[in-house]
Amino acid sequence: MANPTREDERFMAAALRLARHHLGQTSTNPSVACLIVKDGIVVGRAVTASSGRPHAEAQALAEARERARRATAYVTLEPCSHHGKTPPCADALVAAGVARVVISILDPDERVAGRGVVRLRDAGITVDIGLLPEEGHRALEAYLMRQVSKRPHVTLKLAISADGMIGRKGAGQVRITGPISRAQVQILRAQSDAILVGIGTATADDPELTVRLPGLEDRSPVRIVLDRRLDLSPGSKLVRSARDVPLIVVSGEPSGQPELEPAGDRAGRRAALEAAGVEVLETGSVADLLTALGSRGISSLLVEGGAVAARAFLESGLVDRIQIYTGPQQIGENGIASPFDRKSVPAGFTLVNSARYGDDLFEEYEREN
Ligand code: AOF
Ligand code: ZN
Repeated sequence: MANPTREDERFMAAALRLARHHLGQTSTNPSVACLIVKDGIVVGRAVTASSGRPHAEAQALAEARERARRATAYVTLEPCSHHGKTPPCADALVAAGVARVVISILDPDERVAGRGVVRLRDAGITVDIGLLPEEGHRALEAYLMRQVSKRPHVTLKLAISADGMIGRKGAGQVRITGPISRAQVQILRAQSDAILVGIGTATADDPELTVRLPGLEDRSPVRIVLDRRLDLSPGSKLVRSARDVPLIVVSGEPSGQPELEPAGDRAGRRAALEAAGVEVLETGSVADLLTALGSRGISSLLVEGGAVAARAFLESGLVDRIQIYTGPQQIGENGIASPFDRKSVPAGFTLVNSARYGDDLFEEYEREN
């Protein structure tokens, strides 16, 4: 957008902040925010409702009522033009008599894809497109990834000790990072549609992989375990909580090589998991798994470990973001080595963010291109 005013930038930045706050809470819809501004004053402000509807614009207009006439609407995503479960937001903006709509990002949803803009312009509304596009893209990155690439956006998170370890053999869960980092990871979980670990981590740590932040307990993402041979114990916390928070076990095709299959009856293990409410998904590669998740409306996936799962995702070339939390202590003997640490981040990733969380160092990398 050419020559935006300071006021335009300020209101769009506020809308983007609001949209980011609700990431993970509007699935499968994107978290979109809308500010209605009249004579420099915000008269309506809303974000996509939990579980996706009503959309942001409809709620912001309801708040603004007649003050929306001749106002400017700032929206982080192009207003929709399709008749879905709710009427089109573009029509609502026209009916309310807004004079101008400022959009950060166009909507690639094939039902919209520019038609929202055409609808507004046909009604004589001034439409400015592309304000704060990088921030807009970041706030919508998971949604855009699923719309455009038909797969979730993938974040790989690693908590690494000062000597490059992610745990200690046979020790179960080992504290590597401090309370601030752990709270950050809880927020990251709440913002993700799904969270994945490998069977090694699921067995060693017996994690629950739920969100335990006050007020966000019901924001737990779908939990996924990579478990080619269906080794996950029916007594694990993951399986025991499968009726409350969905659990998918990804088993891959049976290898066909008896020596690689553990003793016992695979069909029986599968039946036991399914009887506990677990979904068993047979899929081959990481790419196939991501396509399957995308088609279920999962837009963001957090890969939390361990080393085997992290390597499988890195090798697939489908990791979009890496977050490294480096703690101060040494694990030493019997350490489980991380696939890489902050000094050896794989090529093709750029540092975009870093912070100190207590004694920990946080670094975030984004895939280039
Ligand atoms: C908006 N404002 O706040 C959001 C939008 O299933 P439906 O009918 O709710 O439509 C989902 C689509 O609506 C989604 O793919 C995206 O194109 C758009 N999301 N649009 O005008 C909003 N969340
Ligand atoms: Zn809409």
